[in-house]
Amino acid sequence: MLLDFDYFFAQCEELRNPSLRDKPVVIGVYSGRTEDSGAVSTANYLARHYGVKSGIPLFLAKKRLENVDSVFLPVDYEYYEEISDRIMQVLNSHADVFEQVGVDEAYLDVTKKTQGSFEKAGELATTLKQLVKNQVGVIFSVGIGPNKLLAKIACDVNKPDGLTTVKPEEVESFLNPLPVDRLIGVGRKISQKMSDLSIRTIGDLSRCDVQRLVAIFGKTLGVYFHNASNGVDNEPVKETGQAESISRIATLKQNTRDLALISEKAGVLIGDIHRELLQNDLNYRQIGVIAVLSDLTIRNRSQTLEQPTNSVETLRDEVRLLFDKLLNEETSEARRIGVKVSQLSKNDKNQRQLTSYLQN
Ligand code: TTP
Ligand code: CA
Repeated sequence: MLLDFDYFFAQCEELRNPSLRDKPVVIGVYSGRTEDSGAVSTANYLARHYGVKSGIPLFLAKKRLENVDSVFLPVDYEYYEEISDRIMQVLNSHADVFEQVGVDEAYLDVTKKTQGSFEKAGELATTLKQLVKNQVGVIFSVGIGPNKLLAKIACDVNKPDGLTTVKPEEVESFLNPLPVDRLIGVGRKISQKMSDLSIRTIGDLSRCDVQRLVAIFGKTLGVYFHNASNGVDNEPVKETGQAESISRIATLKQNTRDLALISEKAGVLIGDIHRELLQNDLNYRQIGVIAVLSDLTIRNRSQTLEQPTNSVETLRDEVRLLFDKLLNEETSEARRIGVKVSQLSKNDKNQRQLTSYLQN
C-alpha cells in the first residue's frame, strides 16, 4: 500500500493552529525579492477550490483569493519533518517492509501480514488511518494494489482521506480509462506526444505494440510505458534506512593458516554482527567472509542460504566452512579477516501482534 499525507504542509499548519481549518490556507516559498514573489508550495483543499495549487506564483494565488478570508504562510520544513517523523514511526511497525518516500509518502509491503488478502489490507489501512489520526492528528490517503505502481495510482484517485483498493483482477478495468499522465514519467511533453499519436488513456497505451513504443520513446521509456500501462511493476518495497549489509573486520594477532585461530577471531566478529541483527530485528540470507592475506591481496567467499534467518549457530558454521574453503584454495597466510551478512530482511515477529490487534 502507498500512504500519501493529504495537503501535507498546509495540514501541518492547520494542526498547529486549528482556527485555520475553515479558511483557504496557502503555504508559500517566498523568494524575498518582493513581498509577493515566490511560488506556492501547497494549499489546503479550500484554497484549491479557488484554483490555488503547488507551483503557481504567489501573486497569482493572492489574486485568486482576492476578497477571500485566506491565510498565507511561509514554509517551515523543520516543523513538517517533525510531524512526518512521528507519523512514520507509527506506520513503521505495521509493515513487513517499510519504505519512506520523501516527507509525506510511504510504501508498506503488507503481503505477509495480511496473508495476501486485499480485504485484510483494507482493514489494516483503516486501522492505520485511525491510529495516526488519534496519535498525531493527520489524515492521509491510501492506495492498495498488487504492486507499487498500482498502489500509487490508486492512492491518487481519491483524496483527501481516501482509501482505494485495486485487486489483481481489477487492474485492467481500473487502469484502462485513466489518462496517460497518471503514470509516473508522463509529463506534459510526453502526454502531448502521445496525444498526437491518439494515445490518450492508459488503455490506449497498453494496446500499443511495445516495439512501436521503443521506436518512439527509446528502449527504457518504451518498455516502461508498455509494462506500466499493463499494470506490470516488479519494484520491491525497500526498507528505509536499512543497511544493505552488516560487516566486521579485524587483524589477527599473527599471520596464520590455522582454521581454529581464525574461527576464534571470527567468533568475536560474529557476536557483534549477531547483536546488531537482533537490535534491528533483521534476518540475513547471505554470508560472506573476507581475508587479507600476508601479501596484502584480498580474497572473498560467500554463501547464500535457502531461507533468511537470524541464527548465530548457522552464521558460525557457515563462516567456518567458508574460511576452510578459502584456506584450501590459497597458499598464503591470513593477516586480517572479516565477516559479512547481507540480503537483510525484517524479522516477522510483529506479524502475530498485528493479527491479534486486528481481531480485537
Ligand atoms: P504532494 O503530496 O504532491 O502534495 P500535498 O501533500 O500538498 O497534497 P495532496 O493532498 O495532493 O497529497 O507534496 C507533498 C508536499 O511537498 C506538499 O505539502 C508541499 C511540497 N511540495 C512543494 O513544495 N512543491 C510542489 O510543487 C509540490 C508538488 C509539493
Ligand atoms: Ca501528499
